[in-house]
Amino acid sequence: MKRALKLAARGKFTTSPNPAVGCVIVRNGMIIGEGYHHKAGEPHAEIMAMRSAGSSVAGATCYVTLEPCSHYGRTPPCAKALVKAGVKRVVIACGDPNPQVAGRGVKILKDAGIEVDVGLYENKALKLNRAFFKSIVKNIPYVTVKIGMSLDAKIALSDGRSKWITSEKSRQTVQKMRAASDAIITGSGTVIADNPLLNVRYDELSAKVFEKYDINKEKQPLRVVLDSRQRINPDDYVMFSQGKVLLVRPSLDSKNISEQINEHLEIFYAPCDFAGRICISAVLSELSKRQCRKVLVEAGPTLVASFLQERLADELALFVAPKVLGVNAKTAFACDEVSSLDCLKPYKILTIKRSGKDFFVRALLA
Ligand code: AOF
Ligand code: ZN
Repeated sequence: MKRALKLAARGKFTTSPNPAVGCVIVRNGMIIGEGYHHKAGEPHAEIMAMRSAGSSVAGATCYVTLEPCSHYGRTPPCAKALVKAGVKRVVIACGDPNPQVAGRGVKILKDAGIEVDVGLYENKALKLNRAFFKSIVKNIPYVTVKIGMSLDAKIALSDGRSKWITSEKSRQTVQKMRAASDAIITGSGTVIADNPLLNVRYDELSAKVFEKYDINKEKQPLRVVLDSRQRINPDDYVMFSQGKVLLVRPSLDSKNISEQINEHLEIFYAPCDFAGRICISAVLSELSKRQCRKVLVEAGPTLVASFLQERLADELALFVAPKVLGVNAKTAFACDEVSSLDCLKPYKILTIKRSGKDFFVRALLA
């Protein structure tokens, strides 16, 4: 199963909206076939492993990191393929919460008399597909809010200068995070202040990333700009001259409508709250409909605050440079002061690592 998990991870930059899945087939203690899911629309891990076996897998044991599917999606059901191939035992790391599967894969196997065990390295398997598991159940993408900031949680000087607070290593990791995302959300303030491209610069990824994972250099996340006050004229900003941008503007009649303006630009009209701010959850639902599972937020203090206060950020990714910018510098979090320390819900620290001269903290919504 450890080998299957390692194989699965190879696909983590390319399988979305599908999960990353790996499979190893064993007979008499020998690996006779192995494979992983490369890309949605292509064969699932079990099929890749059976194909690699070359000969019959009848009587063998199959280790797979996710419950074999039971449905006809872009590809036919793996559970039925395993039954047909005559495998004797299937060991599964974790169940597939996809409502189209959700236990039916295990049932097909058991009904055919196959021995099934679920739960081997379950936590590792859940971790690998954290975004898939959340989004397939809730129909809302997994949201990571990324911030590059100083020790005193500042992202720029008061005059707007912000290049570069964090180290090169941290900025390289951000490229990797973008490559793993289906969409990047930002606000009009960031677009106006920085005129960013917000794309993946694959040449900045380390050689190690290319060795370890499948990378599709053609893939660029959808860039989503929230423009509540309609301040953005696309002609003025470089991001609208390449790739695809979804510009989100207030909808006058609360209907979700979208309009394709040109090959680079689509406008999505979303409902707003009483203060005229675009309703973030409506945007996330729309992105979910567009098969986005992993969303990265790279935004200024106000939009970041909205994600945190509405508890729509599943994860915080903080790159912290050991620098102090001072009280008048621009804060990373324009959150309202909490009314009491007792009712505060802390985030749960997942990892803390060095990142060049900075440190990198990942924290989860508790
Ligand atoms: C598996 N093995 O390797 C993967 C599975 O549209 P399809 O046919 O690709 O089906 C996608 C769904 O299948 C996906 O949402 C998830 O529930 C499951 N993924 N299942 O047996 C695999 N990638
Ligand atoms: Zn399948």
